[in-house]
Amino acid sequence: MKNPVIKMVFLQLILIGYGIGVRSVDQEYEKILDEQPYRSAFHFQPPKNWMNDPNGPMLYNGVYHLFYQYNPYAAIWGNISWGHSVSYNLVDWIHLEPALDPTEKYDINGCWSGSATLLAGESKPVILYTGSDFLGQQVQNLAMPKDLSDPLLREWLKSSHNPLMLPVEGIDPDFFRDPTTAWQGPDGSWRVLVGSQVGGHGCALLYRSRDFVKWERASGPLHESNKTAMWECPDFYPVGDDGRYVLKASFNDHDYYVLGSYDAETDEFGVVGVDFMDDVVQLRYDYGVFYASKTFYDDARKRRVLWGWVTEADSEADDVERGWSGLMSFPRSVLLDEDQKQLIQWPIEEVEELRGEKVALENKEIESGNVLEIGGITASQADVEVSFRVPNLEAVEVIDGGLLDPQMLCRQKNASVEGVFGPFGLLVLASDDLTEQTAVFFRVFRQNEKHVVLMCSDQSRSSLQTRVKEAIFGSFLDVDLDQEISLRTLVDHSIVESFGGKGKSCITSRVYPKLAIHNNSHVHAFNNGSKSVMISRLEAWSMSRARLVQVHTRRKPSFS
Ligand code: DQQ
Repeated sequence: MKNPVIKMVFLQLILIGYGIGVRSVDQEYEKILDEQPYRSAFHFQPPKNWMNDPNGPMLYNGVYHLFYQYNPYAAIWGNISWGHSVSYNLVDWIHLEPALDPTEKYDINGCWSGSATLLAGESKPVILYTGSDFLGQQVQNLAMPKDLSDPLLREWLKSSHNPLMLPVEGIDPDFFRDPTTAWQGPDGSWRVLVGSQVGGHGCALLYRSRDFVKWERASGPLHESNKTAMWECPDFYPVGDDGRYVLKASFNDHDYYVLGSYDAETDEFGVVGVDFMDDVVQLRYDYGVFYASKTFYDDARKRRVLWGWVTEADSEADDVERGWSGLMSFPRSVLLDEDQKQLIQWPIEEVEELRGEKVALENKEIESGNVLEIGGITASQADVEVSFRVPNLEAVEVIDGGLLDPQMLCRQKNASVEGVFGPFGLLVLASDDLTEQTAVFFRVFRQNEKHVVLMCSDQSRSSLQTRVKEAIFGSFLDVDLDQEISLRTLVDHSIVESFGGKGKSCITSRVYPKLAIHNNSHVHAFNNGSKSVMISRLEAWSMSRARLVQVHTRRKPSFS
């Protein structure tokens, strides 16, 4: 069934067959999108209110589940519950009522982040989450579905054994949270990591259990760093075919990862390459707005899928006025790069189901100072893929030989500062006269006899009126200049999610244009370098809106 409308109708019929009340909120949503130019059309967000971290993503019995930190009552952080939505394709969503609310002594101050694990040969999903308890201490709790025969697993029961893990023996009760998905060692025991800070060092504490109820802390953490404080939302998983593991930790407002080896017998993890904060240039999932992410293994498609929280970049007062805050990155598949030194991320292929009208061009030169409008698509809701060729690099700019911070470099040389090769790239969410624009671009330099490609996202002119928290983001891009420099950008009203070098560097930004909204938005290719560059290929699509259904059983539907 390829057609999304038929799929959604089919799904609604199944739900009705199960006696579950449903209602399509598509038309209401259409109206909301018209009235609210910053709501996303194909990036996940709840119908209203505050959302932060993705929690417990999983695939169970053919249904994808996404839980998330959610305030059911307001557009600011608080009353933290687990929002719950389900999907059959990770694109169209059925919004359910919250799966976990703060109701017990051990979570009365909030049901904070956690993960899902499939037990008993993948047939029994469970959730481990952090409770902020009646004393405000962080403890780890367990929840199970009330009825495994409910296709949507709408109701969850908290274990009578809660809390399972307490902040004892030197653990600070303020720094003990966000359990990972558990995995089973060769001895049959389960292992889980909990984010913490011990002795001032960020770390991932390791716990083991035979029955998932009694957990024992290992003598040392799986990994720690004396260069960071608290690690939030750790994630740990195998990647590639050669026994590599990814360890991700969230701190300093970003999601950093290291690659390493892991011995499942001894639970020893060793970083291969650069450790957390050991270099100016760090491995991050995303060099823009992207935090507290979580992955899950999608067994149906044999891939690892990553979700990240993309927060707002304007003020809390703006959030309150809009009645919502926060959305998710588009789900990305995560692979190990050929050189095994970094990850590659790419929007999951289901995004292509949303592609509509297409425009394409090939072998087009963009001369110095030129912009080229990519007409014929809905520029505020688009998927654009472009590859550039940079001919004859003899005149390339040379930069200082020391270690450079890419974000600083992007700040010094923003989209309007002329270089030699670059800035060239895309101007998205651009107004008619280009006074509003978000530029995602590259610059090529030579440093120490090697070519270096810088990728930047410049939001400094994204709105005539709204100031965004960080105006410029940047990253180095590890690409071979004999090949093309590629950029893919998903544009969705107030989110610009970009993938450079086929997913080697990702930059996500939030922007709030005043003029460049709906049909008044444009997308251009541009070149502000003194030398011409070639677009070897560009393809751009209008994107349809994801389909939404609201299930209402226990509470009133949210669109009321
Ligand atoms: N958000 C949750 C915490 C987590 C933080 C609370 C990360 O569990 O550490 O909403 O954004």
